[in-house]
Amino acid sequence: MAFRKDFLWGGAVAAHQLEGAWNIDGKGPSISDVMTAGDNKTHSLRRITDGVINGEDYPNHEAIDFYHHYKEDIALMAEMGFKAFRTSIAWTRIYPNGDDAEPNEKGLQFYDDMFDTMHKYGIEPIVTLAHFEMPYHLAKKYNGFTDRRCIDFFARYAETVFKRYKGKVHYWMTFNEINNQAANPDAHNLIQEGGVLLKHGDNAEEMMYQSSINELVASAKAVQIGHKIDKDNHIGCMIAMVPLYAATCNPEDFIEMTSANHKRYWYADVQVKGYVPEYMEAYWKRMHFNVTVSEEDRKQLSAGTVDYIGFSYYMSNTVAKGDRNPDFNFYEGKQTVKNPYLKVSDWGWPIDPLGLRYSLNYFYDRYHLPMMVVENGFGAYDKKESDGSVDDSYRIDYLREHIKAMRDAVTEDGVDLRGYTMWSPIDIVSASTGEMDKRYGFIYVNKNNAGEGDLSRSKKKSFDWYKNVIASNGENL
Ligand code: P53
Repeated sequence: MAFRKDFLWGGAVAAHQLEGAWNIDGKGPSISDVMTAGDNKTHSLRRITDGVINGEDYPNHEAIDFYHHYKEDIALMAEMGFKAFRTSIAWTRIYPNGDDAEPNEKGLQFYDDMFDTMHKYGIEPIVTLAHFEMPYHLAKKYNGFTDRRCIDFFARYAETVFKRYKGKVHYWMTFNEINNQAANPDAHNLIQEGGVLLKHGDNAEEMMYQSSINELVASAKAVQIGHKIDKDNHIGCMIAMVPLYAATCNPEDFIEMTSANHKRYWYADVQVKGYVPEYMEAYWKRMHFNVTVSEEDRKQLSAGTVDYIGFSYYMSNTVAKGDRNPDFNFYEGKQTVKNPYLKVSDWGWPIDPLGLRYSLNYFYDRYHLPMMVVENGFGAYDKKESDGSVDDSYRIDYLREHIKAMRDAVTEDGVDLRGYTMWSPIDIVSASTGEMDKRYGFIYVNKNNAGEGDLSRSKKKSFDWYKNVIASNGENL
């Protein structure tokens, strides 16, 4: 058998994308609560509003109301045979403002009940502490992680939940896709990752590096706290893995590729090896970026290294030597080129199953740690037929090819892979566009971009397919 007997098959979501109930039972507004809906078809992007404004469309406010449906939804996941379910804790359910003196008991109770429901079915929770869910108050008052005080707010939040869910949760990740911001340090990525609100004239890239360092220190502190509270806690990093290929065998493209990968993956080097890599210090110096990393910070980083690599994988990208940055200051948002060997999704995301095998090798060669693929999936426009069925064969094809690539990485390359939680078992709000119509689920949710629909759940064709994959431990694809 290719996959381990105890392989963690399942699915992944994030609180803000499905829970809804944005202001219920004491929850405070998070950064995702001030983000409007975008639309792929009209190329309209999500906007960040100055607080919650009447009349604006905020898709995360209701999302799919998992807050009131989690029992039936988890029962459906159990029906597929899930061994694991990855979700996040909404920081603002626990500390509504982020800097509150006391946690919100109703928020803590909600996750107690949710984790109990999972355990009832033998489903292992895998929990992200921060998945684009920083308290909006911390963004407004402190400008998020540009301010060091947020390190301790995060550490205190982490301590509260590590203590509360001791024995119920054994797998954790600190910051979701902590490196996504480096691909494109724009307003959207800066607020999502670190609660940073850009003002006119700000040097976005320099601010991103400072807030990233503070997030990395916060992550390292949380790792230490989590290990102290329960030595059985497995705490991982969570990296957005988008392998960057060289467009040609021109050595200049290879240097560009190296520079591009440094920029995107230095976070993993810090979280696994415990220090800021030399290439990053050299880059900051060359760019005259003022990034403060104190001696105490460096001690924290080296004491708080992670136990496993969690990563998302959707696509690869391809880079070519550009003329914008003569000193190899690669800028991913502008310098990626089309890969002629790959097709793309309706959202322009290149489809590249072999890139997953490549990624597993990249991480294992570099770090030699256990790994989990904690996100992988296919966002598509699904069509619901009049009899209620959804034929999402394209989704099955996507997942099948990626699971095959994982299998080859295990059997032919010998990587240590512990689990696979596909994104997302049930349709939810898209993080990048705020759409409901960018669907990933095995379970269809009756709600569209306009917010119409009764939120009822139904099974797509892929539901039974995945059930069979799990039952056969990845043999029947
Ligand atoms: P959506 C960019 C590139 C790769 C993964 O994305 C990304 C992003 C940022 O959106 O995000 C992850 O919903 C993220 C999830 C997100 C999922 O990928 O934009 O961890 O929150 O929903 C899919 O299609």
